[in-house]
Amino acid sequence: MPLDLTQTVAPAVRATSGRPAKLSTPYEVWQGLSLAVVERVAGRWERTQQAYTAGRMEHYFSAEFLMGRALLNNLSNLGLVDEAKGALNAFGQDLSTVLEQEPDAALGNGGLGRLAACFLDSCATLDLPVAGYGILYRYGLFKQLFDNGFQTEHPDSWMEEGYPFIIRREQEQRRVTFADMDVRAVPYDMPITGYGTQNVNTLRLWKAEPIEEFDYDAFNSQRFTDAITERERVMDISRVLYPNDTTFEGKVLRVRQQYFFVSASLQAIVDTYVAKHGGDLTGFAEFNAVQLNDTHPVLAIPELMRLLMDQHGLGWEEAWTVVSKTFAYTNHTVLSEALEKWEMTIFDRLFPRIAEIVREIDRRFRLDMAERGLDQGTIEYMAPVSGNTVRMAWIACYAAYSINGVAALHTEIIKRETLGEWHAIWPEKFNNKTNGVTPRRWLKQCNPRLSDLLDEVTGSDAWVTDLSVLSDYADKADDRVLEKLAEIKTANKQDFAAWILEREGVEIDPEAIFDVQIKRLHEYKRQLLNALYVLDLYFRLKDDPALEVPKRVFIFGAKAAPGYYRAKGIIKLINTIGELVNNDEDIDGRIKVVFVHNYNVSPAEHIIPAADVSEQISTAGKEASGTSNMKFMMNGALTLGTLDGANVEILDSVGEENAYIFGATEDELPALRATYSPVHVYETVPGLKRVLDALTDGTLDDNGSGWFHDLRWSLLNASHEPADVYYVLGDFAAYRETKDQMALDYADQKSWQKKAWVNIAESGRFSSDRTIRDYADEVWKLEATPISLPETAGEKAAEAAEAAKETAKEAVAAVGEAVAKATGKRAKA
Ligand code: 26Q
Repeated sequence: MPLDLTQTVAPAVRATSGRPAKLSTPYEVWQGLSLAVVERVAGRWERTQQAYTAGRMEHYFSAEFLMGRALLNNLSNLGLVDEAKGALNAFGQDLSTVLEQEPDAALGNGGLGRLAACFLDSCATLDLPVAGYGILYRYGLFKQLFDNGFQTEHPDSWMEEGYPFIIRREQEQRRVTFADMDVRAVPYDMPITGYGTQNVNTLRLWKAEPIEEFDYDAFNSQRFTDAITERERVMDISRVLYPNDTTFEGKVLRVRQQYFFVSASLQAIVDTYVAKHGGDLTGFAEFNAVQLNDTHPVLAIPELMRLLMDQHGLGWEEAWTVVSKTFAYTNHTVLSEALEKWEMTIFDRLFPRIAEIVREIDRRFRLDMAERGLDQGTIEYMAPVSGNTVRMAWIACYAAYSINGVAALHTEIIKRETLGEWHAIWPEKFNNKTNGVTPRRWLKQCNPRLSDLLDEVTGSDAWVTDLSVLSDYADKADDRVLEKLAEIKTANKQDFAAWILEREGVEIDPEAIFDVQIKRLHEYKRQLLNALYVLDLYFRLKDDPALEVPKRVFIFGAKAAPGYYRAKGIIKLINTIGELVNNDEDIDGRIKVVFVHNYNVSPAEHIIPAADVSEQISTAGKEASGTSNMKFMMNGALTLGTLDGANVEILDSVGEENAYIFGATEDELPALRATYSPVHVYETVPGLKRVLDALTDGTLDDNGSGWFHDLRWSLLNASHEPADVYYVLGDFAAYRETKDQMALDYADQKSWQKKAWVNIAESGRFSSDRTIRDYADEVWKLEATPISLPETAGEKAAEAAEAAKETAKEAVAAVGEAVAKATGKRAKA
């Protein structure tokens, strides 16, 4: 039997801090408690991995995993929250203080990386034999600070002081070969617990290290600095996460990262296959499948060809047969500037054998297409290689047995446009898998008050693993429940107001409407539209101080890619509007603007439960899915959105009367654009001229950066591109009208809470459990593999006897020793 946390935590804390637990810092307690949690799952983790390798497995390849914090997630999944509280209280420490010590593991940019993290949670909860593979970035997504309202970027050295949730697996290392260097790939494994299950899955993150501990020859000669430089060059590979999430940049280091992690992962997977099934690899795809999270891991396709042919003796045809049954590809974007295209010369220089295989894939593709009777123009357009350019999405579409989009509308768009040529040839490969989010982190853990209400209303906590049960209660909320719901939201808003005051130094009124837009900063997401609305509302209030408007707080959270100047200009604009509005005595706190700096997973956990309004206002057709829209819905915020991404399906679930939808639709936009004149809109739509002129007439100060001028120009006059490509001005009137109405509707709290309740109750479709079940059934063909428990009385007795052999004292000493060893080992890593 695993030991109780009350026995294991104190020694683990002491081993971490070298002091009695009650004198240890909250950070040291976080480390100790985390180690004790890992100790607690060690046995079942091992058993789970044994069970999985015996059967068919899915491998989820992703350059990003935006995991956030791990401790509360694990405690909650394992049902240990109260036990941990008690254990800490025994030596005078407080669990919530300790939880706030944990750094976010921000090994991702945004939606795609967070989706991967939600998927891991669902796979473990559903007992599915799935492992994640990625990169152990030493620096996660940059830390964002504001300097005079401008974004500045700072390194995020998230594991410099040790991170208890990853275990270095020295003996599992692999060698990755580049033309100019050999690299040691060392896996660091993270246990992924599920909710209420024994299974513990694995996220394997690879770190790049020099092959030799040190080149002593070089060290002892004048080449000392060369030796150091060479080591650093190797370690560069896993040093930093690239912070751009929408524009592709052909940086050599980025493609090195990609090859590094897919090569190491595939080698490990192939070795496991050989160990279990022998050296004939023709059956590989019966036991293994790989999901490619966008094109970032697409080099896995030629790499598996290489391993099968060069190391395991398969011919091209045999290898291709295996490969084309192994890979499935998920597309996350329709933005052409985001599609990965690499120079063939880079491939030649880094990995000539892979380059050769890619050329052969291209040659055979062209023959194959010609045989199918495609014209030369289409073949040239679709070919994996064109001139010096390799197109990763095209390789994926050719090799993969499944191609999916991430929301119904998005899938239709990729079938029709982005990947239309492939759909014409292989319609059967295409399928939709609407994204989802885990209700464990995004409801149970972040909103305990609402969780308790759901337990009470439904009579159990079954909703935690089957969110669809909530829909039975959609029309069953009586006045008492609706009042309770309002109280919960108010309490959450009070907590949030305190958090904001402490974090941003801004005072906000919990009675106000909390209107939230949190996501990466991009023009297509139209934070600018929101900002223009706030500025217009400000002017309306200045014009008519008696204007009756409900109190509002506009909350933003967003990072801009460091080189994306226009996005940075929008951040500066929002901060400048905040300065103006928050400090104007005429406004007197009736509207406030708060920009939450360094938006990340854990800030989201504070923000979302307190939100009334969920801003999902992208230009129709541009946001593949969106996932914060789902988190907000689960927490009872109402969507203010366009018919884009998963908003379409949210609307379908809750009904028109329970969402606020506005703006041009994806199918209307082409015709609208044909005659669109932003200048005409600027001159005729009420309020627009005033706000746009305020950008440049001295009302708002961009400190001489010229960025506000550029923003206005991008909307009205841009000439090298169509002005206002994202239709900000075109949708302004509709947005203003809908948002005004929404604020008025808020006054009728009963009706508002009813809408909020329907949103919560109908959110089951957006649980990542549903998404993962669909992947498992339709794409992965994967069976749940729950690990067996010691169930019979005899087995239980044997285990109890085993445990009883050790006295509590001995057991505690053993744990302390193990923990001390582990701490030492990690410190070295
Ligand atoms: C590519 C090449 C070089 C450097 C960086 C990149 C890169 C990195 C990250 C390109 C794209 C991303 C991330 C994209 C992303 O997060 N897309 C979002 O995926 C979500 C999950 O499916 C969707 O909900 C969002 O709509 C989509 O924007």
